[in-house]
Amino acid sequence: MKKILVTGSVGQIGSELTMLLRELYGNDNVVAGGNRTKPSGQLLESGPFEIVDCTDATKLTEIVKKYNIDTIYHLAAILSAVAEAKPNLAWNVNINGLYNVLEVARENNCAVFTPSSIGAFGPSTPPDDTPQDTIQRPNTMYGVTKVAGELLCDYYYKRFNVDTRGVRYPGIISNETLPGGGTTDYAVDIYYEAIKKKQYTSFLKAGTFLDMMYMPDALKAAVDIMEADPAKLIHRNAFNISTMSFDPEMLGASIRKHIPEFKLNYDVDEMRQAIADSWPNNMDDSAAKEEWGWNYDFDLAKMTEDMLTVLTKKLK
Ligand code: VAH
Repeated sequence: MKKILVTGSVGQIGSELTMLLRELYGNDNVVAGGNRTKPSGQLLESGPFEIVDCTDATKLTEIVKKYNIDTIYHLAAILSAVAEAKPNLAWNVNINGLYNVLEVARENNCAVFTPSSIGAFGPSTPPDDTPQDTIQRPNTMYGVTKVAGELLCDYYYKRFNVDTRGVRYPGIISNETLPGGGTTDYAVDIYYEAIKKKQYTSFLKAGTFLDMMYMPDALKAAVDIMEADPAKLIHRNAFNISTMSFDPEMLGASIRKHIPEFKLNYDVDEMRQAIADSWPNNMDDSAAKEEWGWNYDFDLAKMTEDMLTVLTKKLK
């Protein structure tokens, strides 16, 4: 049975991924690693938790050896908007943290899942049906760390035979943990505000199309790629995966099917608008489909129905 460490386990993806991995592989086989904040509730009670700061290689090694870890899901990262405000912190966490994880994996024969992002592309990348192999010249610190991370993970596979795999996530939307510091987070906040105030003021302007994905599909991708037959993988770091592309207007219209009086306003945040404008509209994910059978369940309508159902109960 796998012995898994999840770094960033208190974050938006990590918190739900940890619970799914425990369901699949057994609670005691999945160690939740968080850099500072101790989780509450089921994340803490359902299995082992350790304070893990990925920039501390000694501590990381200690945890991997203590639990005899053979697979690391490395989710700890600084997201795009915070990375732009604090580039040095982003470099340290996103690159030095990843380097430590890869070194520990090399020394202890661990497989490593590291997510990349649509943020790994830039203004010169073809924006529509963005190819798996294309120009990657992002102009954000987040994007620089994501491209460097992809190259570093591929290097560790080719040079040291570390089993590294990853996906380029779109903006992730979830109804559990609020995201922190992302450019796509408007697509999460809008549901909460729609229920509470029947209106939302978007920091991205109408017509800003971005690849987006509902959390259940994001989690499925993280599990499926690590279970895939390595002999069939031509690519590794990292696969384009896509489910839907929308702009604030499309999202608002989807919400209005359930809350007819919902009103969408705009107050554009120049920094996050510039970040979003540098990212593609949608990715071509044929390589993921061909090499490890990627598929998804949620389109915009199905996601909106589920988000509003779950959050209406939660916010009561
Ligand atoms: C962010 N949600 O906005 C993250 C993600 C594709 C975007 O990486 O930074």
